Amino acid sequence: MKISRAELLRIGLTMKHSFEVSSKRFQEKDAVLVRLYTSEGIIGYGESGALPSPFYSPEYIDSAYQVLAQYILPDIANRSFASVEELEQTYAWIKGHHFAKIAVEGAFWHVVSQERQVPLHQVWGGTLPRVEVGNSLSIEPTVDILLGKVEVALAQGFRRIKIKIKPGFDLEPVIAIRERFGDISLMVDANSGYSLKDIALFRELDRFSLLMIEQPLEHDDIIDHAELQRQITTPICLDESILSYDDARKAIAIGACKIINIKPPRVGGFAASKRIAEYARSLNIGIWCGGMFESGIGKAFNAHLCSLPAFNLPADNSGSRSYYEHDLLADDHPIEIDQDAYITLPQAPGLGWPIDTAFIEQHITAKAKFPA
Ligand code: OSB
Ligand code: MG
Repeated sequence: MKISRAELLRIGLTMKHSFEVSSKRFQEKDAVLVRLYTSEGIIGYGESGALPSPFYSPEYIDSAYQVLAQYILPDIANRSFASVEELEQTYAWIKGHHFAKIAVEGAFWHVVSQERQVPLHQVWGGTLPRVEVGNSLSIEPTVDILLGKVEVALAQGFRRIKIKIKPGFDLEPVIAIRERFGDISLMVDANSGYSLKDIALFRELDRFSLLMIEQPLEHDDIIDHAELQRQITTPICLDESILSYDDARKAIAIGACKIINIKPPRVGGFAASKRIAEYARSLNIGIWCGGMFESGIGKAFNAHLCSLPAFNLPADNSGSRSYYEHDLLADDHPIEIDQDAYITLPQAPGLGWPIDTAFIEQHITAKAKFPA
């Protein structure tokens, strides 16, 4: 493929409801998009997934935009790429900044799928025609409000419920959900809110048959997670701690997790996601695809990724209508969840869900072109 030019776009998005992660609550979450143009007239879109500030990972929206503008996209325009490895090679020298790299890598795959005239999942070797999803519920001011949200999610058909926990909002919601909804498939995500000093809490949580406990300890730790996993039977799932294939290899080797949440932006690409997923599954580690409140564009990429058989647990993907007042996919073709909590993958070439390009043009808050 010959990339004749590239564009970097920042799009103003507003969430329908504010969401709390790691004790930070936010409602605005702009999308950072890369748009690649080939010499044959194909246009590919990719999305960063970065968050407004560095509370989940060291990266955030402004850093992703800046690294793309200053270091990645100037090396992409006017070049030919025979493979994703050639593309990755142009930015392999940059340490980290995975939320920047994913935006251009996603756009590359979007172009490939259109060139080959096949759906994205087929480009990656995905074979599952539909993917099971669950949803992710924010910390709420009271347990009662959370119970109401769980009830709505179950009524919508979700069969796996994930709640966020933090010190002071952990055991109580789990007990309340088990009392009210019984044996549902339930998991908790701590977003690095605890330390090994909290072992008594984890022993308590261990009694509630949780599907998993996601990222209980520090974002950059695997040693303490291995210690915790030795002391509880509930599977630990790592999210923040796994940034690469080597991170996964080491975490698995020392027994730091039984499950990995793969977020393509966090590991810097879909090729990297596939490598990690297939390696970890070969060692019997559970694999699922998490989310970063991507717009429908990012959610569409993630849904296609889950077509790979290595993804054996429900994804955090609640479609393209749950998070934003107005999404980036066409209003009349959203990503929908059926009553059994599945997304059926489109068989059309590319993303398969049309992008609302008119809305994007009207909501650009920053833009850069390569070449200028
Ligand atoms: O830890 O999984 C997380 C969103 C932002 C930061 C961290 C996390 C999340 C989610 C989002 O849970 C779930 C989704 O996008 O559907
Ligand atoms: Mg998480």
